[in-house]
Amino acid sequence: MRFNKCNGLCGEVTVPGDKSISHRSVMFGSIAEGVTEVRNYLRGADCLSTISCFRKMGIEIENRGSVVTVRGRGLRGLSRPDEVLDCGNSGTTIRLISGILAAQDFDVTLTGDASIQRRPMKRITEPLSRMGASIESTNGCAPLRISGRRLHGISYTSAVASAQVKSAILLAGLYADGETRVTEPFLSRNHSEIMLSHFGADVRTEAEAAGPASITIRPAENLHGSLVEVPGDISSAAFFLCAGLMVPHSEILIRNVGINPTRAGILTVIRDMGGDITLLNERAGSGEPTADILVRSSSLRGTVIEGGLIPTLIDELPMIAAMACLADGTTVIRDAAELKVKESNRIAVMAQSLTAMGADVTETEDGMIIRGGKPLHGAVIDSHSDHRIAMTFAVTGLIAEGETEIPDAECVNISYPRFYEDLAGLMK
Ligand code: SPQ
Repeated sequence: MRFNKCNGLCGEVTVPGDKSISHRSVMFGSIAEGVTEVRNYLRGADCLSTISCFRKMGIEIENRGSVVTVRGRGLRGLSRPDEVLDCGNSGTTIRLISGILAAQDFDVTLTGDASIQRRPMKRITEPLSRMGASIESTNGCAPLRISGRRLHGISYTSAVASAQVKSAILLAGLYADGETRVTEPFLSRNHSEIMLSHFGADVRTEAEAAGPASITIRPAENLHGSLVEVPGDISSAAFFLCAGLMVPHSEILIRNVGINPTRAGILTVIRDMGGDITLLNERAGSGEPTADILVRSSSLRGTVIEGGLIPTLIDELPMIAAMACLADGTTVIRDAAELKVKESNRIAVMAQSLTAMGADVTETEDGMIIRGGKPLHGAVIDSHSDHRIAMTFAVTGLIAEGETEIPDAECVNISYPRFYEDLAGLMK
C-alpha cells in the first residue's frame, strides 16, 4: 500500500472493540456457567483465534455481526481438543489460555505462527510450573505441551509489568488450592481483574501510585456468564489521535474509546507534548470507562516517557515515537525493553524505519532517543508483519514528502481490519 502527504484529516471515526477485552470475554465466558453476550467484539484475526481455540474445546460460540454469544460450560466444562490449538499471531491467546489449560484434566498442545514461536513463554511457564503445572516447550517458546494437573496457589513476583503474565497466573489461581498472589513492578492493564470480578471471582488489588501492584485471587467454585460491552480500543484510537495531531488542518472526533487508566497513558503523553485533545461524554460501561475524544492538529514539544507510564501505553509507543519526530526538542523513551519481544522487535524496527525516512533516532537498550524537527521523506517500510508498525507508517506517510510504501500492509487484520478505509474516510 502507498501513502502520500495529506492536507488534513476531518470527521468522525468509531474504532473497533478493544482487543484485550474481547479476548477475555470469550475466555472467561467459556469457563463461566450460562450465557455470556459480548457486544462490539473485535473481529480481528487475533480475537478470531481465541474463538477458534475454545470452539475446539467444545464451547458453543455464535459470532453474528459484532455480537458474540458464548455458552459457557463452567470451570471444568472444557473438553480435550482433537488437534493442536493454533493461536495464530496472538500472544494474549497463547499466554492466557495456558493458565486455564494448566488445570484441566487433559493434555493439549498450543502453537501459533512464526512470530508467536519466537516470543518468550518462560515468563508464564515458570510461574505456572511453580503452581504444579506440567508444561514442555522448545527453548522457552511455543509450541507448548500442557498436561493438566492439580494446582496450588503461590505468591509470585514478576520481573515485568505484563498483563499476560499476571492474567495467566490469576486464571490458574481460579483452579488452585489456596490463594494466589501476583506482584508486578507497576500495575499493568487490569481488564482481567475487572472482568473476573464482574463474573463473580474474588479478586483484590493493592497498588501503590507509580509503584508495585499486588493482585490476589481466591479459588472459585464457579463463574457466572454476563453481558460484556466492549469499548473501542484505545490502542487503535491512538493512530487517529496521533494522525490528528500530526497532520496540519485536522480535526477528528473519535467515538467510544476505552480510557481505563491502565491503558490511557497516551493521553498523558499527548498533554505533556502540548497536544490539543478534549475528552467528551465520559461514561462507565461494564466497569470500563469510555469517552469520545476530539483531537486537533497541534505544535508538539518533546517529552520523557518512562517508569510506571510505560505499561499504560506499551502498544502505542511505535506511533508515539513517530509523532515525536515532529516535536520541537528531544523525546526520550526508556524502561520499555518489553517492546523487543512483541510481534516484532519494535525498538529496532521503529529506529531503523524512522531513520530511513530521515528522522534523527537513536536506538537504546530499553527505548529510543528521538531528536524532533527533521523533515521526513517517504520510504519503503518493512512492517515485519507487525500490525502496529504497519498502521504507524500509514499515518507517518501522511506527513512525509514523497511516497511511503508498506508492502505487507494487510497485517492490520490482526487488530483493525478496516483501518485503511477508516483513515481514507477522514482525508480532505
Ligand atoms: O496479544 P499480543 O500479540 O501480545 O498483542 C499486543 C499488541 O500489540 O496488540 C502486543 F504485542 O498487545 C498486548 C500488550 O502488549 C496485549 C495484552 C493483553 O491483552 O493482555 C497485554 C500487553 O502485553 P504484556 O506482555 O505487556 O502483557
